[in-house]
Amino acid sequence: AVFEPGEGDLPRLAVRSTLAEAHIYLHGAHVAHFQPRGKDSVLFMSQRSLFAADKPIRGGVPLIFPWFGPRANHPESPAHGFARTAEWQIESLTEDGDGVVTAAFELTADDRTRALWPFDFKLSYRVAIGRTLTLTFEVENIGSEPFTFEDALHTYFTVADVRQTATSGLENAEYVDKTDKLQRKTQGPEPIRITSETDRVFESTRTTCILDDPGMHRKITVEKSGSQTTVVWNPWIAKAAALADFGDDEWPKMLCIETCNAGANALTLAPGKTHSTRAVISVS
Ligand code: TA6
Repeated sequence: AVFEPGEGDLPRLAVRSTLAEAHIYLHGAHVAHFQPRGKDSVLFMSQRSLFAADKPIRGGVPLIFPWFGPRANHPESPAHGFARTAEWQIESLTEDGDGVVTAAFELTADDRTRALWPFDFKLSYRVAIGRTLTLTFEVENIGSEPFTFEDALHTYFTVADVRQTATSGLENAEYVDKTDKLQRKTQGPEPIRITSETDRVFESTRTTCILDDPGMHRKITVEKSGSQTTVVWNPWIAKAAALADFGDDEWPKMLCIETCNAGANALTLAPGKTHSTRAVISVS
């Protein structure tokens, strides 16, 4: 594992082991690349993504904290909070006996974050890189009053053609449809297929989603814990065209399956308490 100048000369940790390779930017502690040895790359990265100090990266695993999406009653606040555009510190880099490399990153409340959100927190994020990718996002309340937050591992997966994919594990679960006036709906007994703009906030403790991608001859499994919300998102044609950091022709090549605590599942953390949100990503 070495630090090297990445895209936009932003420093990134490049891990190359016998098991896999990965890139993690200090900017947002952003996992931008993960590829198990001998397999295809797992995470989507837009060709148009920005890599700049105050901008989110379009792809990989954006870390969302302390609010999901636009901030209620604060139109001037950045969408999806400030963790993904913050400069994180690396705390440790270790390798276990099986060759799994774990990088740990931290972000603690400072004047910038307190100006946006007046609470004292410490975020710890552990990225374990082996044949699977294990992401553990911890929020600790180091202040003297409780706070309520949302979080998400906003993971972009690479697919051959999103229209050929089927995502299972959320059958019959209730969701809020953000493409249809936040209507509450229920996923039928069939897997999720993407046939138009899709933005579903599943309030579901189901712990395993499987993204079946026949075009890449693979299944991506997301096993989660500490998360009550799963979001499935594809911008489709119009929304993709409206995003400056997303190519007009890229929407068929990605699908977000996000491990979150959001909306009705926002979490309230008492002083001194910690919450851990985890996703284990594997490819078969
Ligand atoms: O996770 C889905 C979503 O909330 C969509 O509504 C869309 O806004 C997406 O996140 C991307 O948000 P961003 O701020 O990264 O463009």
